Amino acid sequence: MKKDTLNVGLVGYKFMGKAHSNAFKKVGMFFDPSVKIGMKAICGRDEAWVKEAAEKYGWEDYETSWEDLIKRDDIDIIDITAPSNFHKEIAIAAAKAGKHVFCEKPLALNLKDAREMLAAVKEANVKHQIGFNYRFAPAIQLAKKLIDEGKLGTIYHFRGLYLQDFIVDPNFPLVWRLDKKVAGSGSHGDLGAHLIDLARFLVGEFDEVIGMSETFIKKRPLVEKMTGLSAQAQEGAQMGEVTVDDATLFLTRFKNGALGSFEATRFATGHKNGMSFEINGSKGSIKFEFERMNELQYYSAEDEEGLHGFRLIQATEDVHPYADAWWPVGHVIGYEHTFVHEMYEFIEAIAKDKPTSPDFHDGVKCSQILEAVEVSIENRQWVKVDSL
Ligand code: SOE
Repeated sequence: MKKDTLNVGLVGYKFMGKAHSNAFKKVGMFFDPSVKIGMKAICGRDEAWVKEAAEKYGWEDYETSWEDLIKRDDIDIIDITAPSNFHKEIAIAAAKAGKHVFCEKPLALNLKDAREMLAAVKEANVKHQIGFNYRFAPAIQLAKKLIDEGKLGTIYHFRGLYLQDFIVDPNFPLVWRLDKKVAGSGSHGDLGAHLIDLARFLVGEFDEVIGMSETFIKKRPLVEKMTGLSAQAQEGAQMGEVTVDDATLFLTRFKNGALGSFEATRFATGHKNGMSFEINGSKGSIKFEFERMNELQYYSAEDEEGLHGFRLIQATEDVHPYADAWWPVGHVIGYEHTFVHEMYEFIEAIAKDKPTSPDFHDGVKCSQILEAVEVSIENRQWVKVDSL
């Protein structure tokens, strides 16, 4: 039966929980989805915090157990923004209960779990999407259009960087993102996953990979309190072991013959959220920097002689994907808008029974590449992505 409202249950209320809550609020205000969105309930373990989040972010209700959230028959969609070690159990249970599932990246702690999640959503025949939000920046959509139209010609290179510095201080505590059991991996799965997804989206499938990684600070003080990405440790706190990579670099050969290089690090002092990439083809190049996310640089080798150079396109014109839903041309948008766009697409896919993208299959492909890089690091050799 076609519903006129899709009700959401959100698991997690911190950084991503807030970004997703904001997205559900804004979709109906700036876009015209085919159905209404009901912000039914938000879920978190700490009752005082989740209650406060429910009130502040505009949820009708809250739950302190995700099992109870999933049991509710007034909920159609389960959106998972909890730490990565919870993704698998929640997603599989949600799918079994017939809920559509949205899950933050990386899909799971490892490839095996990611595959189980994909099998569960397929078996239950529910819609599924993964939170590769950067795909939804208008400038990246424009990059995709230029490539699909052949404006770059044959693609030769993808050069991606994801640079952050929030854990450079050795006294920054041992937060969940630095614990392999909770996060799966460090900069690799958290930051590298975004680059991998963008490279697959824009260039194509990976054939083989080889990588290197390092954990520069091996022990850190145990965490006292964490909010978003910031955290504090108490003076003289006990030390614990960092079990993930601080930085992972790798090379790839794409199936279409292009070459790729990737660097994901939390030790790039001075860089806060420096995600950037460049793609070079036989007829042109593009460059993107997230901290200037409204802009795309484009070079065309076919420009008139004497006028060659990178042009700076501001992707805020009505012709640019999603831009017409917001403000007049030149009135730039930001990080949170990428989440609004991804949620709009997810809601429309459910309402109109269309395919979702990126879906759990993309999550599995990304996990396969992440894991192939890890195997290559362990064995110090090239690894075929399809061999895993
Ligand atoms: C933290 O490193 C983080 O918030 C990632 O988890 C996000 O996916 C990325 O978009 C920004 O950095």
